[in-house]
Amino acid sequence: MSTSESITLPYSVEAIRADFPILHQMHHDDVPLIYLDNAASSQKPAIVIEAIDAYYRQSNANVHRGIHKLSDAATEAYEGARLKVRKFINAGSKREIIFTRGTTESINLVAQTWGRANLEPGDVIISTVMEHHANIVPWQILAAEKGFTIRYVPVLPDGTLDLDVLYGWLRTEPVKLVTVAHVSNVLGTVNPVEEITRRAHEAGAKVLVDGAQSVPHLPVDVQTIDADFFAFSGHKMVGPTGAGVLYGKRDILEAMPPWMGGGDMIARVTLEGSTWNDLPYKFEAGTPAIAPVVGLGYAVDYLMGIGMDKIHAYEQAITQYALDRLAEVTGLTVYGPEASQKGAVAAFTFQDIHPHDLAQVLDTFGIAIRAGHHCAMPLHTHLKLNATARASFYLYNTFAEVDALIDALYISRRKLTL
Ligand code: C6P
Repeated sequence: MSTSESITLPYSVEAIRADFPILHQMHHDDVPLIYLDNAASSQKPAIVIEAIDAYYRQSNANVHRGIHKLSDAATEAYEGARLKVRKFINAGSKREIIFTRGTTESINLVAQTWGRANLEPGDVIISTVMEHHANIVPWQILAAEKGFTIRYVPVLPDGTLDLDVLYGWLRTEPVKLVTVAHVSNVLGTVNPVEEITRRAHEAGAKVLVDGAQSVPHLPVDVQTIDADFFAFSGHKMVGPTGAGVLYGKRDILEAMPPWMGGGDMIARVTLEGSTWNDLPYKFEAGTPAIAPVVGLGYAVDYLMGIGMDKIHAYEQAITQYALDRLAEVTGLTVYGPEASQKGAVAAFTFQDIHPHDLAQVLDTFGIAIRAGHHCAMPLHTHLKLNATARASFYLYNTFAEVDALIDALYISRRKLTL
């Protein structure tokens, strides 16, 4: 079996690891941490941790409000992050970058504003069986109220979407919206969102892409993809929790009513009614998550400093290696497409060992994975499974950590099947 020594890697992973303080601690008293739960949340480099610390020590104040030096500094840091995010995903304007708490809030915002204003009985929206609950439940809540229909694109045995069904519905149904994950958080499937968007637009439908599992891992250019909305979370891309992004095309955002009302999102308030602030502030009611957004800006700096193309190439190499090694383990089944079509995720079952038991035993070896339905219950129902174990990789994981996972799987089997 090949190891990292026989593969040319795009960067020195040891240099990357040096940037992440948490990776150098012992997980239990005597075993080092092997963090393979990156699809749930990523670790943070010192530059992000220190930026948040420095913000609170030197610049903390409310944004867009005070006429004093500290408020100016806080506003500059907050708006600076917006410029960085704009560049990172190549949005046309900083006005198209709305800060939210994360992907979940971004999708709910679209449902509650664009969806509430545009979806009626008789309309159809298309989601998929592989979606995270964040891209199913907000639409179900709205559909119960507004009476439109949700259709779910099935998943084929190879873990890809049945695109013929999707494109068929676009031809035959009154589809107003296609809302789809860029990368599945369980199967790792990379969906062809550019092609899906082109076809949806030809049919007159809008497109929302859930980029929670793509933006942290691959170069994303929202203008090339051309989706109308694109949602992602900072905490999965080496940024802090509490800050995420909704990208939306400017003309669509302009036409949308606000969602939450309060400070900063208004132009003028009278007792009779109110008018709205310009984009993006119309959608950022109340004091935002200033420090997390500042941290997100530094996370973007960090990822761009390495290069998303290099991160993607590294992850493809480690995912291929992990899939090859997992394939050696008898009784283990990995779900989803092959590595070339897959994000850095391996969800699997191992004989009839319960994934929770497996995750608990792996934890004693310092290995953190996730077990359960990963907030994708309909997908697990489709797979006829209650749960899977999931190892997910990021820019700092090593090939030796994959080897340690494989060794620990063999030992776990001995412990759990006695
Ligand atoms: N998936 C996982 O372990 P939030 O929680 O808002 O940051 O992200 C929600 C979300 C939306 N879409 C996809 C594809 C996701 O993977 C996630 C988060 C984590 O798989 C936590 S459940």
